[in-house]
Amino acid sequence: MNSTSLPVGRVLRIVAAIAILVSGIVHLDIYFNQGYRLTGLAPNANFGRSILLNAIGAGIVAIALIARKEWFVRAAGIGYAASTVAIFLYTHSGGHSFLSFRHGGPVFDPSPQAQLTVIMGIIAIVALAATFVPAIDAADTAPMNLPAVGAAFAITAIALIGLTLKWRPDDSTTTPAAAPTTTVATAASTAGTTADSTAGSTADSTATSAAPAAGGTAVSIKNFAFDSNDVTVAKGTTVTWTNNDTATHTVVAADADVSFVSDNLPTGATFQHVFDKAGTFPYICGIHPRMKGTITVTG
Ligand SMILES: [Cu+2]
Repeated sequence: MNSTSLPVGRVLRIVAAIAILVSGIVHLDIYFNQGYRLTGLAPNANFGRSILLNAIGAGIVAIALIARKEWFVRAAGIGYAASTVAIFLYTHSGGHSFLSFRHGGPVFDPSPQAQLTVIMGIIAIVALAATFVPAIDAADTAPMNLPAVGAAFAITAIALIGLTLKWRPDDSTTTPAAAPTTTVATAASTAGTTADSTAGSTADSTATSAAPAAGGTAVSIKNFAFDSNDVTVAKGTTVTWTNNDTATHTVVAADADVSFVSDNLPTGATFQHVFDKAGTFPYICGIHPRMKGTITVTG
């Protein structure tokens, strides 16, 4: 095998390495840009860390795959990709939880991150599985090309560090929308809370009491927050969440038996739940678990 033609096995390993690296970069993006970084978010802090660890692991596995052809390196690549795909499929199928995280939505809607990660994972699995074909495996005998490995390592490191800096923590990035007036006034009962739509603060608890309980209570989702995040209602009240944000959100009960779960709520969508039992019902956004709220139902 001369140095001008790459063995098929090596090409497959490089393809798998790139796919795994893309998956890792997606995880970095999720960690920094989708709200999973914040650690004050028990019980979801470990979930955020697992995403960061996944990104770091992706870089290590990708480099190993380019540099080495041992069976256990390729097996590790398959293991990484398979576990990543499995976790995505699991957390995106409603009702399942992983490290107390629950997505609650369909697999591919509306998360391009999930879609890209699953596709890249499958590419990596197929490519690495093919390297175990005996003929391909036997032909992959070219000696390790140190400059190439060094270049791959440098490019990977620069990409990961650069993207980390680009996506460095910036919790104030939810710039108030210039004209957040796409409010879907579903009923007169929302009039009390929509009046505060120009307020940048999310801690406007007075808006809650201003809302007349004419058959229901409204919670607006805006700027990656539930604007009335602690609401007290009487038993039998219907609470209506309206997504007035540019991003898609969900409403997922954080109690043990997940007493209510919305579908993905794109801009303008609403979700309703009737609270017919007294108690305290914490909930989160399943996509951005740092978004929290509580409904307290009085007897
Ligand atoms: Cu959200």
